[in-house]
Amino acid sequence: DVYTNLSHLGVPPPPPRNSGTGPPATGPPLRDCQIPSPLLGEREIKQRNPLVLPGGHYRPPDCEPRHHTAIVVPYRNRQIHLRALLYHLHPFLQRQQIHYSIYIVQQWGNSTFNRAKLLNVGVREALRDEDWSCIFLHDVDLLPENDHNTYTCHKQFPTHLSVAMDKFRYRLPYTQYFGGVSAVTPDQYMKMNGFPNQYWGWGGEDDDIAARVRLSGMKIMRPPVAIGHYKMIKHKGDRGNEQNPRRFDLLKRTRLNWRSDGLNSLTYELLSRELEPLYTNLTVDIGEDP
Ligand code: UD2
Ligand code: MN
Repeated sequence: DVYTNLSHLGVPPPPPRNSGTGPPATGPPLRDCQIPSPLLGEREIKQRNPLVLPGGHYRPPDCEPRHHTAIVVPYRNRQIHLRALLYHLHPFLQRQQIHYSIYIVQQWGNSTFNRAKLLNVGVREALRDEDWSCIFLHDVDLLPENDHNTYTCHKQFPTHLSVAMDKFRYRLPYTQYFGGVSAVTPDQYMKMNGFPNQYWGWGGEDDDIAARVRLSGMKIMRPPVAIGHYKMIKHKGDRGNEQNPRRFDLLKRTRLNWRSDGLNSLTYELLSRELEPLYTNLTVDIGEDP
């Protein structure tokens, strides 16, 4: 404790904590705030969102929702980011009067991370629960900054939402960029045969997904730059998600592979499905890089 009593050395006691601005101190002094703050836990986020049901499910209580959106998050070992996402996304989606659920698709084990395959698993499992009209594919570390960035789908084409991120100085890094946050309807997802299963490690899978959109005769829709604002929580690369050195070779073959690798070739073992207070947790064995 910094404020040890040093009066025997002639050091005056510290001023009361709430001196300075604000009303004068009354009553006994406040105790120190706890470290880490107990207000940052998932229980507290639940208390702030009393209408969220187990599994991270919500339906507006006073009107018939027009949108039914599943949020799918590929995930492993990013607890701080997950908490920030839940803290942010639940009230955000409720302000938009959306009927939604949040799915955290957790890769089991230590094999190399595979974001796109986890997304395939998430889409398939989410559609077992409900007839979602829209599925969001959402990095765990991205926080939407504009309430008018609605988490709904375009009728015809897949949408890329995270068009302006702080990490790219709020500009699209390149035209075909599809990383971060995107959205598809089940029909659009089926049409592009889902996402590739063969990208192990960091990179390339987002460009493959963008190529599938084009190859299956669709195009990418985007919100205006002023709307598609996101903050990415700063982080380093994760162990187990090193840059994929094969990504350039794989990308050359998307045109040949997209019909045979994807939703129709997906295999995995679902190890558990838990209805947590703020999300549905899917733990999945997706195998490893052959
Ligand atoms: C970029 C893209 C991302 C993806 C990736 C390449 C942005 C904002 N995002 O992210 O969509 O295309 O490049 O693969 O440009 N994850 C875990 N645990 C891990 C590793 C990854 O949960 O150990 C998840 C998590 O949801 C994370 C996502 O995978 O947000 C992407 O990984 P990243 O954040 O490390 O990669 P980043 O920021 O370069
Ligand atoms: Mn990231």
